[in-house]
Amino acid sequence: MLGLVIFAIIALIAVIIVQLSKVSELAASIKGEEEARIQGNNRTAFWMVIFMIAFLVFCVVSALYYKDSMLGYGPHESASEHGLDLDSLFDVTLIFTGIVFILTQIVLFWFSYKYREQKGRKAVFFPHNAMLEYIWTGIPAVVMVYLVVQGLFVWNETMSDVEPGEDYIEIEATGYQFAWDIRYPGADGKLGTKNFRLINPANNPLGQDWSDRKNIDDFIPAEIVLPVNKKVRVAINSKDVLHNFYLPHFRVKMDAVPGLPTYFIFTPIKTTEEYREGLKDYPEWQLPADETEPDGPQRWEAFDYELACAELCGSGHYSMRKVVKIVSEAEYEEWLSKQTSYYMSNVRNTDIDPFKGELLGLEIANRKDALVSQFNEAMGADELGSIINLEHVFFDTGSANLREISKYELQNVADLMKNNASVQFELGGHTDSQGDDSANQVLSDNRANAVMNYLSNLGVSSARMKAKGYGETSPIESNDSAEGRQANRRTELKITSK
Ligand SMILES: [Cu+2]
Repeated sequence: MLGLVIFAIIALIAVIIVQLSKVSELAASIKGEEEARIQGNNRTAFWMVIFMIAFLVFCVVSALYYKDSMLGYGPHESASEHGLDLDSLFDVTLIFTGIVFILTQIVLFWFSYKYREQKGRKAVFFPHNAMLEYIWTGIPAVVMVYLVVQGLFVWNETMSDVEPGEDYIEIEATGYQFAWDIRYPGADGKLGTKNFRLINPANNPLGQDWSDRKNIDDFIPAEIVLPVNKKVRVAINSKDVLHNFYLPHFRVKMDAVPGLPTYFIFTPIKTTEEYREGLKDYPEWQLPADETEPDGPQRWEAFDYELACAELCGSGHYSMRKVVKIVSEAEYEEWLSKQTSYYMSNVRNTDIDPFKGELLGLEIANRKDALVSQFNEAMGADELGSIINLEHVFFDTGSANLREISKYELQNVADLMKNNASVQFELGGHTDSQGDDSANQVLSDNRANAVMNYLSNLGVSSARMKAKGYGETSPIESNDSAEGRQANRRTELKITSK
């Protein structure tokens, strides 16, 4: 029954369509078929011209309206050196294609108006016009050659690598689902080597080879900080899928390809602060950054450069944002001095540390600075008796044999004493509470004497020094834990006369 009703409805609709077409046929034959067609053509031609005008006005007005939101215009002038060249290349291309676009639209619509069907007019056919062909082949050829040559110049400039001996900062960006890890080379200015087989999310996210000393000072900060007017080379990697290292404000964009390192070189020319100042004058940037806080900072004040991923690399793609800060040279140096290397905070003296038990150059220098400042403090104190714990003096277990590693600390002590020839001091030996009391007393005596002899061999007069064993009598920590006992086994330096 339902099927029958549907069939009837379809049949009825078909009948209606046929009847309607008959009506318009009838109307045409009443008016005269030709007359009706020409009237229709006139109407269409007229509205096409109106459409053309409205369309071109819309194009120009919307371009002007959104100009300041587009990269390259208004406040968004490039913040990098090569970006200015790229932007002007885009401008030149836009001018040429813009002219062609507007002219062809005008000609297209104007011709459809001018050459619409009219009574008594016949079409002219011509098979060939050499002049026309010269024009429409020649002009595009010249323009294309100009654009391509100009483009090649800018491309070669933008993609050129650093020259040997050039001054630049090298950093490394590694993309993964879904973040970027940025690695800085640290004080030595060199990134350590990596091997993907060493990657371990727990203690080696980038697969750094810890036996390469260049890795020791490499650090992985949460944000990118760079000094203004200094060339930066970014080595770009990916750990899993394709990502894209995109710094829109600097016109930097490069694929991050697993297994195929890429790079990009750019020179920031505007600090974050300068870019904000540029935004300040535009009304759309003078709104509150957070709508729920109308009195909070305005949009221009809250602006930050950003690193994004410009590859649709997965569902968390949007979260690959990282803040980029461009600062003055002095601010950059200050920021650098606050960074701690990944190795020092996560690997140093753990089981995977190839330099476990060995003092690194950096540590030797740091320890020397610390010792000198402790010594100066003790010398500056009103009363005598300040104690300096010689933290890097070690003995073989249960013996008074100085370990090799102690030489740095003792050399520092000897240097200090030679520079302060009037100072007299006591070397105190201390043990933990393990084992026999009197044996500990003997051990601490022997250890204090061993240190004194070592210093004497380095040229410090024995007359200035006294060695004293304290055994286990003055612990500085509880002897119940291994760490506490380790702290209690120590050698102390006490200034007894300035
Ligand atoms: Cu990505």
